[in-house]
Amino acid sequence: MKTKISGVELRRIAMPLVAPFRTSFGVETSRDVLLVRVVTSDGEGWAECGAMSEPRYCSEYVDGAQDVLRKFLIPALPKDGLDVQAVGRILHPFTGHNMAKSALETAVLDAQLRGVDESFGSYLGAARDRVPCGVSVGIMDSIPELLDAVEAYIGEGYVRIKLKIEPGWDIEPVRVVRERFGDELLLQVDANAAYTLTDAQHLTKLDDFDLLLIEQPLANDDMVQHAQLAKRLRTPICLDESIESAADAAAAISLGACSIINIKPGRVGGYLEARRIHDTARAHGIPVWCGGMLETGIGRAANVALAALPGFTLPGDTSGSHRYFATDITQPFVLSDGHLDVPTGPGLGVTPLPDLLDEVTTSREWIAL
Ligand code: OSB
Ligand code: MG
Repeated sequence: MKTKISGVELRRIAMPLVAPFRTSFGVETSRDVLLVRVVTSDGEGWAECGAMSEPRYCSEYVDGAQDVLRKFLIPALPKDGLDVQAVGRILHPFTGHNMAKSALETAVLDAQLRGVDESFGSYLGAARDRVPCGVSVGIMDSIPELLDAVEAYIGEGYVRIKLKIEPGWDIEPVRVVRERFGDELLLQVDANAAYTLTDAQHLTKLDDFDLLLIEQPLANDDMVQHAQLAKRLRTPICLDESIESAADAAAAISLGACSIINIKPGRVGGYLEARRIHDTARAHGIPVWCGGMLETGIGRAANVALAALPGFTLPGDTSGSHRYFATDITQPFVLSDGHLDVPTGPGLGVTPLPDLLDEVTTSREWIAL
């Protein structure tokens, strides 16, 4: 199937977070989001770029993503039409910039699916109509604040809690959350690469708390070190930052660097590559779950569809809209019994609500093909 693209709008929006989100790499108080809208012969397609304001989580950042889209990625698309399957191949000669590439491919996919009246979930191979939701809890100023936050999320129905950790905020917060909320609570931690292999002894203390996993304890390119750490911990290692492709996933699995994978479509260059990672992991019996980049409803819709694939056997960071924003730009995703429904409408199944979108828009740029 061929979709003819006439042009692409790059739109920036400012989305204040309901509360500051602190990780080992920094504090976020507002999301500066790049939205991509392709205008095609099949109609429009939307997508959200996961890149954050600063290159801390990974090397991409939102101004850079917009620049590479404007200068290289969008101009590389053919004027006479293309199938979404071709986008990855056309963008491949440009190294890196997975989040920018993902946004462009996803917008094309959305347009194409809307044109044939098929949903993301159906196209990707969703095996269920709703997904269980976890929540990622930032580093707090104090233990009482953390306990209040976790209690509130559990009260909202979240079925799994992920605590952000860093040296100085690790064993104690995990201990108190486990003590207060009991052994039944599904609990995991995310270090965002804040440790080194010399911390292995310290990290073994987490083994007492029956965690589902520890996410990305070591640096992004420490694949071998993760394999060594895995031999010393009972807590399963899950990789996030280290996995940028299906090839990375295959390498990590065969090396024993992880036994679980966090799949973020932006980080790996799109939903098609995300599905390939899912397939690879599933063939090896490795559980996967869907991560997040504090997305608006646009990115969230596609993530929830992906999270419905059969190999996504652990709850994802697919939280409800109100965990992030007082007002989302789409109809909000609202938890019901700890789950989010997989959208069933054509494409993403959601679109930005024009008035809400205009209110938060900070810039618009049109790039004709
Ligand atoms: O490491 O998973 C991460 C948010 C921004 C950047 C990196 C990460 C996160 C989260 C929150 O943990 C995920 C979400 O709720 O969207
Ligand atoms: Mg992570």
